[in-house]
Amino acid sequence: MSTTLFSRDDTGPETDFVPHNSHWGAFSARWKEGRLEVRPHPADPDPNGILQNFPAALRHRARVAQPMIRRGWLEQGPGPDPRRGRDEFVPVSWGKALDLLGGELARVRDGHGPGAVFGGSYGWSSAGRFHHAQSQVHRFLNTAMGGYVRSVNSYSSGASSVLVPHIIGDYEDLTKRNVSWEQVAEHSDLVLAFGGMALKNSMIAGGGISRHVERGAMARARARGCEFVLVGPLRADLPDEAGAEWISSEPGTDTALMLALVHTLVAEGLHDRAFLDRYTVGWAMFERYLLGETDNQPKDAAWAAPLTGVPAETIVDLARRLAGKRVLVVVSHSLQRARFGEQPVWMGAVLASALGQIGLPGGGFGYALGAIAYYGRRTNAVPMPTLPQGRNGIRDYIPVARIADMLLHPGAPYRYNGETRTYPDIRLVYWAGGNPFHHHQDLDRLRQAFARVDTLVVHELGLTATARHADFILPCTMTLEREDIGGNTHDPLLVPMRPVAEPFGEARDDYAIFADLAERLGRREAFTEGRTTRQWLEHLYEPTRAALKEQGLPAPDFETFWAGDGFDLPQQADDGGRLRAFRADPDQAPLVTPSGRIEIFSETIASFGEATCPGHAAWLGPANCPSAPAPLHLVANQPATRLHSQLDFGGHSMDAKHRDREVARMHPADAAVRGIADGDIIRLFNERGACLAGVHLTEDIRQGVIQLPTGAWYDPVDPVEGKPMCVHGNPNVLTQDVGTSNLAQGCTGQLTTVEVERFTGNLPPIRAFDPL
Ligand SMILES: Nc1nc2c(c(=O)[nH]1)N[C@H]1C(S)=C(S)[C@@H](COP(=O)(O)OP(=O)(O)OC[C@H]3O[C@@H](n4cnc5c(=O)[nH]c(N)nc54)[C@H](O)[C@@H]3O)O[C@H]1N2
Ligand SMILES: Nc1nc2c(c(=O)[nH]1)N[C@H]1C(S)=C(S)[C@@H](COP(=O)(O)OP(=O)(O)OC[C@H]3O[C@@H](n4cnc5c(=O)[nH]c(N)nc54)[C@H](O)[C@@H]3O)O[C@H]1N2
Ligand SMILES: [Mo]
Repeated sequence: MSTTLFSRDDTGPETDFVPHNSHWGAFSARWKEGRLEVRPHPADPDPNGILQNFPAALRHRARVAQPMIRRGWLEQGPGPDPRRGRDEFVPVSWGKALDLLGGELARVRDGHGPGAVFGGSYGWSSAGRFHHAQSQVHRFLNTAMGGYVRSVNSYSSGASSVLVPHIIGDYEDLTKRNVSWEQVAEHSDLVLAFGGMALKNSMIAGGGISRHVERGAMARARARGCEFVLVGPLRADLPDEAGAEWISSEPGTDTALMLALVHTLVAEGLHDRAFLDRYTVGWAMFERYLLGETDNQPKDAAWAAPLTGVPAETIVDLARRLAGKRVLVVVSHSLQRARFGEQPVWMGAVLASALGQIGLPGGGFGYALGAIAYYGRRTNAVPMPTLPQGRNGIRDYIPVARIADMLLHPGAPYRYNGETRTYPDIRLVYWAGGNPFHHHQDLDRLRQAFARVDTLVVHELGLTATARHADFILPCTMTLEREDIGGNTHDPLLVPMRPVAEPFGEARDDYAIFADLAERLGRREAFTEGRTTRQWLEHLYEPTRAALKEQGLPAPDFETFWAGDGFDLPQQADDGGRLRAFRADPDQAPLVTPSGRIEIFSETIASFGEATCPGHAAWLGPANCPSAPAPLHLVANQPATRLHSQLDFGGHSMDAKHRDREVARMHPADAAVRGIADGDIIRLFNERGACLAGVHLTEDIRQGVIQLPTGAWYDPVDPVEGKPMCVHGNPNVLTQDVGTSNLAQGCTGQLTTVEVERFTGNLPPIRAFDPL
């Protein structure tokens, strides 16, 4: 897989391949005959097509060429402004932009204090241990502003990362040192995957990835006789290599299905009582609920069938097949990115416990296995280069997905993890390395929220909707235009990322921008510690080199490392982590939960008194409940052709669009009743908004469900009345901005309800990639 797509203006000389890294794979690139050529890492058995977004992206018109300030801000100064996102921009010099921004930062810091700055800056940014934009912005705000209000948790795992410490303990251990792909290939008899383990997802790892092993591991497992069972609305959530049986189920009902599986096990005496007694607490309490002793409703297969859309016989049969086998229960991140998202995660742990499988090689609870390529892998045995972020003088934070609530309701109370907290009063929002108009829900509400602040600053390489809503757009380099060190803690490759192109227009590295801003705040030295970029790379490399040397391994000095193609770091044993040790001896190696055991009932969570997350896993109703006037489930999942919104204008992403729009998938029967044909343009709508998309009809999706991936750049047209319509296909105009529960307040963007119709109007052009 080696393509040449992009023509440079100059037909400069052919260059050698230089090594580089990205969240979607390690690669090397060179210029040849005026074109950028991208080649995957030679050790990668299954390279990611997303690499082919690079060539056309490098010099695309959607790049930002020079600093810009919103006209309203420039003329009237800071303050709330509903024109944000609809106003003109004025190109300015770097000197003017930084002088004005430096003054504004000083005004907010000195007048309101750093607690009026929101610097959460959530987002995936680019690979590279030094230029990681979120680390840079946090370091800048800490050293030059005295701190900032941060965000906690992620859009990925908002519910699970808060729940898991209460019920299983260490979240990192559960996801990253538990059941590996090696164990699946060698030991699992049956993998029951709720939400699947789609290869498109596991081809991504934050920081970079040199070997995509998931396809091969599933093929090896299957060849050995392992069965894969997929529960969910989309057949494509497991690859052909898994040879999976597909149990098509209603989205948002997995908790009911898992309850019924456990009910069947208990009713037929197939559950592992010895395991439950020794390793868990609270089973008796949960069992009363399961059997209907607390509410007169046994959670049996007959009860679950109409809720889940899975026939009772299928549920009973599946439960019987699970008993006595080496079973791995996988729950994808997506299940908890929905209302009551804590419940399927908790219930997955209960199911794996009832089967007595937790802590066995290839068995137990593989939460999020397959969602990202750093799960199910070995951990590196030396520290990775990491930029220190400094000390944050502000203790306040919000759960990350509550941003619009925070901006719209300063001073309002909200519940989170057993506390009643208060939203801070934010004046200035600083974003580098994320795209809220990609990641957040109910984008019209987000627009209203951003209209409330005094100043919104965005560093971007592309003219995303977030940049278009900013007051300051500061153009930054993209990864191919700067030097860095590539790697992540669960991939062996450490690679020098050498630049292949000059910065686009006047783009500058985030680091250089922050250094000059820190200067204007009298804090340059504190931010830079007097180091150039290259000196930082050497400095950050040193702990890794020293650890290698200490272990008696080859430990190349920085110059040697920098001149080479990268090398493999040592990795830890695939030892099953804490759960394996806990199984071996629960008294000597207790879990880090209040009881030291798996908590099937949590006294702590029960004491919070939240109806939206009681003391044991429970069916709280469907996460999503379609009814007129929005009778379809919308699954807004991760896109196959890019990472989130990144390089949506790249070749691989653009090739998959239909008439320039994102493509939705729906069942032919749902299309037929609406007079929709394959290849039409459709309008998806609900009470929050509307968007256009191309449509592909397929029987590989459950009837009653429509799927539209995230990541098409928000491209709103303002209507004469009503809500703006995104003409490009961004599903977050439709999703609801509500937390998973009062426990975790996680993102619920995966599911919502919509109606769909054939779009017959004049097709508006896509303007999302146009220059300002
Ligand atoms: N409806 C719905 N919404 C979802 C989800 C869902 O399932 N459904 N999933 C959610 C999940 S799991 C996640 S993680 C989020 C992802 O949300 P984000 O992480 O915000 O999405 P990205 O598109 O990766 O945004 C990264 C941005 O950083 C910019 N960038 C790249 N490199 C650099 C750099 O070096 N410097 C600077 N300054 N900028 C850079 C890119 O151009 C891009 O705009 O989305 C969430 N949103
Ligand atoms: N190509 C690509 N890969 C990615 C990303 C990307 O943007 N692009 N993003 C990465 C990131 S940041 C993250 S956090 C992970 C996210 O990992 P996930 O959240 O697991 O990924 P999704 O693709 O959003 O969802 C997986 C599948 O879950 C199914 N599903 C949705 N709702 C339900 C439900 O209620 N029940 C059941 N049983 N199934 C359901 C959908 O059919 C969907 O295809 O992906 C990572 N991988
Ligand atoms: Mo994520």
